[in-house]
Amino acid sequence: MEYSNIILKIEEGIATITFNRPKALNALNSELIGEFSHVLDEISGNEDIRVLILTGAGEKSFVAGADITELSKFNSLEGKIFAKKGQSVISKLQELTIPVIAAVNGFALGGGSEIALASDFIYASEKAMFGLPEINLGIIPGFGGTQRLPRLIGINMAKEMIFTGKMISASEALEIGMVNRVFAAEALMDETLKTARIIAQKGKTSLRAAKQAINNGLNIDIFTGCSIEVDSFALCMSSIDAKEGTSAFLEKRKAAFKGTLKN
Ligand code: CO8
Repeated sequence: MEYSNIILKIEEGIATITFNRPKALNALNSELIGEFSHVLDEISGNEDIRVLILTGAGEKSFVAGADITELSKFNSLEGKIFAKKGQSVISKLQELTIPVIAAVNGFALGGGSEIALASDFIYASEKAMFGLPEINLGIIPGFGGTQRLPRLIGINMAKEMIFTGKMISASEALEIGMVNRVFAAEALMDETLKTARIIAQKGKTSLRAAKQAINNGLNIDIFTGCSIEVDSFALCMSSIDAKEGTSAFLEKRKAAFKGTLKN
């Protein structure tokens, strides 16, 4: 499908989605959210894709949040439909079984920060700015920010960001553990691709099992979490990846994982 607000590139098993409304700093209008949802379906249906990268078009912004021009005209029913659509696309993103890296190249505000938070981890350019400024608009984060941010950076830090609506720089985001690494702007995509390539060479079954064990274990007690890990471990043992990985070690060669879920 042709997209008007998104660019999809697939190379070497790595898909890159670029949010592409640079005149509005890649703000999320209904059309972009619909396209994002569609492209995520396209990606989850493509067995050959092993890693997804998300980034923004232009030099200034990742995603500057929901489109305020559109938001300002919603009545409460339209607001509900928009929020539901947004939440469902964010859930779709979080539930992707392949690893997702957000390469945040500029403003990641409101819904933009929330997309990054629903990814598996965040790399940022030195120019990146993060914030949940919804409070300044008289609303609150609606795409999961009140839930994911405290889990990532701690309750009090999250409350400070959400109550003040203040932006923080990439280096502050690094300090509080919101982003994994910060790079010079011109190095961000190369560095993100380097990590994506490393991950893309791993076994698809084990990546999927690791992601699911981590995500499913986060909101339950550690004993139940560890039993999820045991089941996931058992599942991996019967996979073609485990056979290849262990044989490669014993034969003193590099494992060549096939990128398939088949046993
Ligand atoms: N929506 C629509 N247009 C935007 C947005 C946005 N979120 N952000 C920037 N733009 C537009 C500007 O209006 C401007 O357009 P124009 O050139 O036509 O005037 C253009 O992008 C460039 O922006 P600025 O001139 O403002 O650029 P600056 O460098 O001066 O400032 C900022 C950049 C700081 C990013 C500033 O644009 C800004 O504060 N933007 C708004 C950020 C924001 O508040 N985002 C949160 C939105 S709310 C949200 O995301 C809620 C998500 C959950 C919704 C739940 C469902 C209801």
